[in-house]
Amino acid sequence: MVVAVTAAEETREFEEHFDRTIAREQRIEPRDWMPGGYRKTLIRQISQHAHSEIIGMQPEGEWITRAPSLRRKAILLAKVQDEAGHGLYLYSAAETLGADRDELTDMLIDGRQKYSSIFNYPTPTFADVGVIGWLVDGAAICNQVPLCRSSYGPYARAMIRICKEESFHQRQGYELLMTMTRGTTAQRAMVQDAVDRWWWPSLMMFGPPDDASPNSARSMAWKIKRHSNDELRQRFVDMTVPQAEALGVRLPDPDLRWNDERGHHDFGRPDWDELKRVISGDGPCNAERIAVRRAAHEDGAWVREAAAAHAAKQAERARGAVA
Ligand code: FAQ
Repeated sequence: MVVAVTAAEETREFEEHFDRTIAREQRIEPRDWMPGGYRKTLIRQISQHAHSEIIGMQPEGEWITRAPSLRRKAILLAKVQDEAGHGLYLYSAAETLGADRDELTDMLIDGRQKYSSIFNYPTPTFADVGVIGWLVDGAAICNQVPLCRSSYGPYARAMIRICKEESFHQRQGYELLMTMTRGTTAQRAMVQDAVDRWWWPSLMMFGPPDDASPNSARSMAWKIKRHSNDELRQRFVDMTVPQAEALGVRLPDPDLRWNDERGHHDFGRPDWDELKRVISGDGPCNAERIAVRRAAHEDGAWVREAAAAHAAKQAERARGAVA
């Protein structure tokens, strides 16, 4: 006897299989069935993450030609190249979900998709390069190590390599700051000034507070995100305070102190209105960052056209060889 399975029953079976896979801490892979919302959330988060890496090349990239020694120039060049690589792994992960890379780039440059708020702040001194390595890569590591256990396979695997490189980036920033803080009074002042400017924006990288984070609950239930924004922010503060002490710099927060009862540091409230302004396009460097990205995309059009023409020619030749 043939039993007819309705479309609704089939979808329910797929859903149950998906839920079981998530509950067992197994990975969802590109060809597996997944709910539309899961796919959409992943494309949103992964593409924003990719855009952040690519836009994130700009603040430090400005210092490549002005780095104070050949050694610092080589280190910085390698770091910025790594960031380009991270962007590419992440765009590839988004493509496994059916996203189109050209369309994602268009959405970035015409403002329909976001990138991290942190890259909309200027880098007026070389100490900013060290502080970005220490604080921005430090925050990125706190946020991204748990993403190595994200439920979507291609994202989790991309994050493993990215995190290894981010750890190296963080150490180079810390090493640069150790050198500067052991230098002249002017160099120490330059480091303190950079810390004063980057501390609060670094805390904002983790996103809005949990009670104002519309995506967190769903993303955590799907195990895309493994911890809430506030949990990760707290982890970052606890990790960074002893590092600041070792460097001899002051973190610009009068409310920052150890709380014995909680076993964590208490800290002040970031300016959430500033985060909203920067996310919505009104930060100190938003217009400049997008203009530079748009110009690079337009200047690179001939390379993309040449690569596509070459690939078409190769495919044609291969077809001729088979025929
Ligand atoms: N900036 O509901 P939630 C790096 C948006 S890479 C801009 O909490 P969610 C490496 C959010 O998208 C840094 N937008 O959202 C490097 C959402 O908008 P939507 C990037 C932000 O997704 C180092 C809305 O606000 N890292 O640093 C920000 O659950 C040095 C509501 O927020 C990643 O992308 C923000 N700070 O949590 C490179 C990591 N915060 O999309 C160069 C992966 C929130 O609904 C140099 N992403 N928004 O319109 C994540 O972990 C999450 O997406 C969060 C946000 C935690 C960023």
